[in-house]
This record gives sequence, C-alpha cells and structure tokens, in this order.
Amino acid sequence: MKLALPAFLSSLALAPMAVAAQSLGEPGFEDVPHNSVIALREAATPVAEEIHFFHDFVILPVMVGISLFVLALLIWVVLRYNAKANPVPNTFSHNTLVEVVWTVVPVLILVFIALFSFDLLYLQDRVPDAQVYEYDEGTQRARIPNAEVASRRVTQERHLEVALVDKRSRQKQLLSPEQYDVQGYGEEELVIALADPVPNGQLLRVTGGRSRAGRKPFLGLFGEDESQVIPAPSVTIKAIGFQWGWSYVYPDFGDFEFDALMAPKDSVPSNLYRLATTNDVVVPAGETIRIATVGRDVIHSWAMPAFGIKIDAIPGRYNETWFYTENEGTYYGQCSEMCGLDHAFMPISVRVVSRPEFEAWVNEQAELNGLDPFFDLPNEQLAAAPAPAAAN
Ligand SMILES: [Cu+2]
Repeated sequence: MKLALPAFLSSLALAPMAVAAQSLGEPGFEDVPHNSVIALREAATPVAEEIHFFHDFVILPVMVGISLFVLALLIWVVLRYNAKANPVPNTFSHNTLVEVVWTVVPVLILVFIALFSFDLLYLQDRVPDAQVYEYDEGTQRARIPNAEVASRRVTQERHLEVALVDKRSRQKQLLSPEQYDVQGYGEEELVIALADPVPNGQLLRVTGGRSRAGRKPFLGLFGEDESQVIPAPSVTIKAIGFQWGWSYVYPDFGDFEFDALMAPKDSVPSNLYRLATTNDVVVPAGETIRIATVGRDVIHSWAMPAFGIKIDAIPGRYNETWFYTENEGTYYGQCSEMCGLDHAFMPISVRVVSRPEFEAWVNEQAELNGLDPFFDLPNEQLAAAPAPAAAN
C-alpha cells in the first residue's frame, strides 16, 4: 500500500527538494535514504506495512488531535481569562465532572491505541508457521497433511494459498479459487483437485496455515484485503552483534559464518557510507526468514527499517523475529542500541535475491568455509521445503 500521509506531508513541506526515489520491486532496488524526504522508508514486509499504517492512521491522528485540542484550550484561556478580560477570578478548586472526563477520555484513547498495537506486537513476535508443500508437473490432485494441532489447522479458503511456481525462475503465480477444489477443511488431510494438471516446467506450491499477514481492511470496512498466508521460515540467520560489527551464522547450511563490517568510505558511493558493509546478509525473496539475535559483548540492536525490525542483541539471551519480502533488492539498517565508541559504524545490509541466486551464494559460502556444496547447481532443484508424497 502506498503511504498517503507521509508522502502528503513531505510534498507539502519539501516538494521542490524531494528526490525521486527508486521504487520497491524495480530491478536493483536500493533502500537508500534520500535527502530532504521526511516520509518513512518504503515498507518491504507485511510487518513494516502494518507499522506504517499504525503510525499514519492511528498514532499520528491521535497526536495531531490532542495537540490541536490543547493548543485551542491554551489560546482560549489566554484570551478569555487574562487579568484584563477577567479581573475577578473564580475561586473554585474542584470540578468532579471535569476530573472524571480528563481521566476517562485518556484511558479510552489508550485502549484505542492498544487495540492496534497489541495486534502489531503479536505479529512481530510470533514467527509464522504455515506449511509449504510442492508437487511436480503433471499433478492434478494433491494430498496435504493438515496441522496436528486443531487450532492451527486449515479450515477455510483464507488459510490456503495455491500457486504455480516456475521451476527455473521460481516466479510464483497465484491460482484463483475457481481453478481448484478443496476437500477436507478442518480434517487431518486436505485434498486439492486442480482443474488442469500442473504444466511442464512448473510446480504446484500449496501454503497452508493460520499465519496471515498484510494490510487488511481497516476495522473490517475500508480498503482492500492484501493479506496473505505467510509460510514458516525456510532460512534461519543468527546475527551476533559485537563491538563494532555483526557476525552472521547460517545454521541451516553447516553453520557457515562471516563478519559484516562497515565498508570503508572510499570503497562505496557517498550515500552508502555507514550503510554498506563488507559482506551482505543474503536471503531468498518470497520466503520467511527467521532472524535470531545475540550480543557477544554488550547490548546491540539489529534494526532494519524497511522490514519493520528493531530487535535487541543481548549477551546470554536469545531473541528472535522474522521477515518476509517478495521485493528483491538491497536494504540497509544500523545498530540501534548505543553500544560504545563505534556504535555509529556498525551498519547492516541485507540483499534479497531470487532462490537460484541464493543457492549459488550458499554454495559459494560453503566453499569458502570448506564445506560441501548444499545445492546441485545448475540443475533444477525442487523445493527448500520438504515435499511429501504427491498423490494422483
Ligand atoms: Cu551498536
């Protein structure tokens, strides 16, 4: 969703100076800050979209409303009750009605904010758990195990995403509900029958579960439903903060590890100085990434504005969150917990690439770390997710 309010504010204040920013989804997108723009960085994940919505349509109107109300009261008091206009002041010291009102109204405002913010905190905190199953070309009926726990089971169309995926490019194309029939909602096994068999060179990918994220109609009334089923993480990354840089470990791929330090000033364009690192974190687009953080010496914080992430990296404590983006590109963040002398020099850079590029990168890292390659390249690989027996 486009962010109307910040864009509107920045156009009001700074239109002549605004720099045209490259949009999300364009090839080679770089999430760099631009001069003279006061809007939030473009949201690349459902969580960031929700945060922006919360800021633009919940917090900002409340703040503006309260500020204007208090300003109006001040002006009124100054004009109406100054010594000249009101030479004999009132002598009352209590007014029960006013005191009840100024207690109850702020409580209601806080409850209103809490309704949205609890939702958002839960979304950030709970790692999605929808399961992904893939079936090869020719499949027309797919049997899918439904979650063992009844409360996480697929019980309606909203819990399912059925898509065709190109084997080579990994591009996903959603099927509309008219193109398939589902039996067994709420039962231990689902059967999905396609109108047409999966074409050659494609896979059937079924994502099923209760974790949905993304913009939903406001209060169930306004706007379109852009939410989608979010799969369980397919890649876990451990981010270890240290004075002053980040180490990254990929436990799914033999625990290979590398350091990402700030790229020297003369090695990067000036707008990437203090943002670019010597090694990017590389992740596949269109998959859920679990990010676990820990501190090696003091408390740091792994923050990535475009993903809506800011999570402390604390010595001796395991913190985790997640992100999901379909937009390839390079995203930048910085350590956001004052951690010492060179705190300002420990940037974070994440490069979101296609699945084939990710696999090639993993093999490269494996080789650098003396490990066997994890993926057979350039042969077409089936899923990252395990595909159980496909039935006809
Ligand atoms: Cu720091």
